[in-house]
Amino acid sequence: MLEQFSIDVDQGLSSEHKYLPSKYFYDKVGDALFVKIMALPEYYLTRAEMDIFEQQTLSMLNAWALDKHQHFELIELGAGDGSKTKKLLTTLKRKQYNFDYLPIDISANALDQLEASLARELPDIKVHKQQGDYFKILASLKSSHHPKVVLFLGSSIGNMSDEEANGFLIQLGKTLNPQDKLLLGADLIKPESLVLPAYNDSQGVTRDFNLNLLARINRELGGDFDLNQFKHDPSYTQQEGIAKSYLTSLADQRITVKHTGKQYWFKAGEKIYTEISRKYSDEIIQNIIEGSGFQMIDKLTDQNNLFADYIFNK
Ligand code: AVI
Repeated sequence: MLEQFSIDVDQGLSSEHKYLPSKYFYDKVGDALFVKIMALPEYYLTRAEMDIFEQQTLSMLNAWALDKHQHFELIELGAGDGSKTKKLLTTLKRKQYNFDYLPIDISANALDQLEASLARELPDIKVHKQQGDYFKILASLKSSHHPKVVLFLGSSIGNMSDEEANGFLIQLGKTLNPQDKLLLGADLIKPESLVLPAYNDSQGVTRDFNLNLLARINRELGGDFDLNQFKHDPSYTQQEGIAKSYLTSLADQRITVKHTGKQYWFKAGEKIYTEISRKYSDEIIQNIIEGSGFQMIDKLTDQNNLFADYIFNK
């Protein structure tokens, strides 16, 4: 784990256009900052998708057209705290559907907390948490005869380039059987005046989240980044529909990372690319599902048309 982190950091900081993979945001500090981000006034994504789960779980059930008597598996990739999914679980229980809930996450800690909160709030639901790599777990579930509904919420797909998202959906498609369903949360393209503040909030939480990447390199790999010498620097244009986060060096400086055994030079103004947050249109969604075998069957949007949950049939 530490080895891979070290290899990825070295590769990113040695590259002509420096970058760091955004998956390394999520250590304990980063997880806690992301929870704060989701509650920020500027970060509309979580509230918008919650609105869909508060208002439209019956439409989801309609689109899935599940047989009430047939047992199915509700699988969630990257379940987090499950706050939106709990709305769906409540509706499924009220309508007397027959299902198990399988949250998959790389964080054992997040899964333990989710399991405990479900045991308190929805004790009748059968929960089988699965810790590890999404595709390994999905592959191990493929032989089950039960129909599956997979949730991938929060526009997490947007943290991949379109090419990576397409590869992800093709791989996901391979682990599912015909008639299985996918619900994919996607933030929609909208003006800069709404998107940019979501990635540059007035309290500086997103800044701290971004800078935590450097703090993490300091903590885990013996780096000597001075966080005051880097600036959180997000960008977005509606035309491209992609928010990008950077850390910009405020000075000419040399950074040493003990674990990689190397030094990295920065010029004043030089950027490290840390995150892509893709925003979507129906057309871009059609592009990224190409070759995956998924057919779009429905699209649910929140009341303000900020966010969509796309529903697909395999
Ligand atoms: C998890 N992901 C969808 C978030 C996003 O909006 O791209 C991560 C995030 N980065 C900065 N703020 C939130």
